[in-house]
Amino acid sequence: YTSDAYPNLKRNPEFGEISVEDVAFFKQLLGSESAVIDGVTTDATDDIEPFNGDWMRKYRGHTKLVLKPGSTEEVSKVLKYCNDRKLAVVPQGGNTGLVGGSVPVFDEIVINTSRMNQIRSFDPASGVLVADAGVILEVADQYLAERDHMFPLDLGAKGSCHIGGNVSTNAGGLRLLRYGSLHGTVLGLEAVLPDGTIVDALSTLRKNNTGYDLKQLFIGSEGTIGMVTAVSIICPPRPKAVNVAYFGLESFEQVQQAYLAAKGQLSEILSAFELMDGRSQGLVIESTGNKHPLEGEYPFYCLVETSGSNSEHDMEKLESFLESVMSDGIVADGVLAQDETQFQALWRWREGITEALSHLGGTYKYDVSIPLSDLYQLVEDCKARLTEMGFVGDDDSFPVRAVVGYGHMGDSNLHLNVSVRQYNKEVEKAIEPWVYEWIQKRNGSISAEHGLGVAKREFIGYSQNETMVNLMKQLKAVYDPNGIMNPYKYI
Ligand code: FAD
Ligand code: 2HG
Ligand code: ZN
Repeated sequence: YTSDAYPNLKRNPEFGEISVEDVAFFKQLLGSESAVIDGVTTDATDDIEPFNGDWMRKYRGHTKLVLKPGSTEEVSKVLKYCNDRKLAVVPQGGNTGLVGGSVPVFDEIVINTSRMNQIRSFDPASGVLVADAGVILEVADQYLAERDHMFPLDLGAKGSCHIGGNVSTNAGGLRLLRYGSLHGTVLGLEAVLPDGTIVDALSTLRKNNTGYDLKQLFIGSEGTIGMVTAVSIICPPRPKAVNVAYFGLESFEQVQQAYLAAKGQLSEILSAFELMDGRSQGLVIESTGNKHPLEGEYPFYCLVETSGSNSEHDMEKLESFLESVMSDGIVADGVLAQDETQFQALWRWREGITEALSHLGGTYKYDVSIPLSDLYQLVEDCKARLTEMGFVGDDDSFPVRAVVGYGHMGDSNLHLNVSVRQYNKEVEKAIEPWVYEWIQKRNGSISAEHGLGVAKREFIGYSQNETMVNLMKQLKAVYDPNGIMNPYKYI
């Protein structure tokens, strides 16, 4: 953890401090065995640590109390009590967020959704799933697989993240290009406001134009206006055939040409087009020791997935796409997965980058939207800057191990990752706010899909103007007048 992660933050003295009486109330309400992890009346420090620290081991809070309500009614009672006592809270799902939003900054109470993990209903005719916020994404997808459907979102953290956390961050993931954003697929939700009001907007209707679409405000608001307790989401039929190709290219110009060719030739069956630069794949090799699927080394790699109803037909299309881009000199070399094991193995080269990097030290992460033609220039410019400043070199004495770029090419979403041997304030200062200025100049977004959390709390102005930020503050005041919901974060 970076010990000085929050140099400009001070605990808000208007918030109450957790007392022995508060803990007694929560224990009586939720049951002390499974629902409360308490460091106030007992020494529970060991159990509490995983809830205080984030996935990247970068941000660490100091809560003494973790609550695990088991129902919407319990969430309502917990929040009402906290609001009356002005006790600040942090909603937490699988704690896989990458911007430090899911952990406390000081002593905020963690309200974790892991005990709210029931599927409520599924309608095979409409494909609408209704489930508690704490259902793990992979569990929801498995449930749907048994019913020939799939969750319209997939991402590397699927084994731990909760669908409530996904909705609260408006996660994008690996197939947004095909299945769209959660702003479109989430049909309704249930949430609890800080004063305990249960907002029942759990519609299962595809169309509903009756005034403001208030559920949208919860999607991507990162736990700052209320706690999402259930989600209704439209799920597509599971494709009968899924194929994948992985290939190497010599330039970013060619990556763009390959993307255009994929859209043109694979059109309705294209379900993912992902980008990985050579250095990111080198770090995966370094971290996992796995053998790379291609013989030669290339500065860029892409993964293309198709999803359709006829495997032979789709494979034929994918093969002829690969043949055409290779004969046009766009793609240098490529492989197609021949079975499920190879399919999974090829995906690991893309999905596994974040985890592989996490084993090598710290990572500064920039999740940005930039017009496609400029997408990779950010990586080049960042690397040049850090090299000039003396942070990058060819031995272990330099703090930066690598500057890498990868991401969701089909969504113009780049993940610039600066891998460091350990977190280093000097390196951070060399990148920020330079990186945000770079993005602002190109009218990009400083957060494409991970949110702002605490990591980008000071930088919202690079992507939103003053009017928008003021409107957000006014809305926050309506929903959460005491400011107890996830304080010290971006709003
Ligand atoms: P948490 O981390 O627990 O919380 C995230 C935020 O939501 C916090 O601000 C928290 O306060 C709030 N929150 C959580 N639950 C609730 C709730 N019920 N009500 C209100 N607020 C709540 N993101 C992408 O967009 N695309 C990716 O491809 C992607 N890949 C990832 C791969 C890995 C290996 C990892 C570690 C992360 C990845 N992420 C990705 C980040 C992503 O945001 C999370 O994985 C996921 O969406 C967060 O879900 P969670 O349950 O872990 O939420
Ligand atoms: C991904 O696309 C995730 O793999 C994580 O959004 C990106 O770690 C990152 O920067
Ligand atoms: Zn991503």
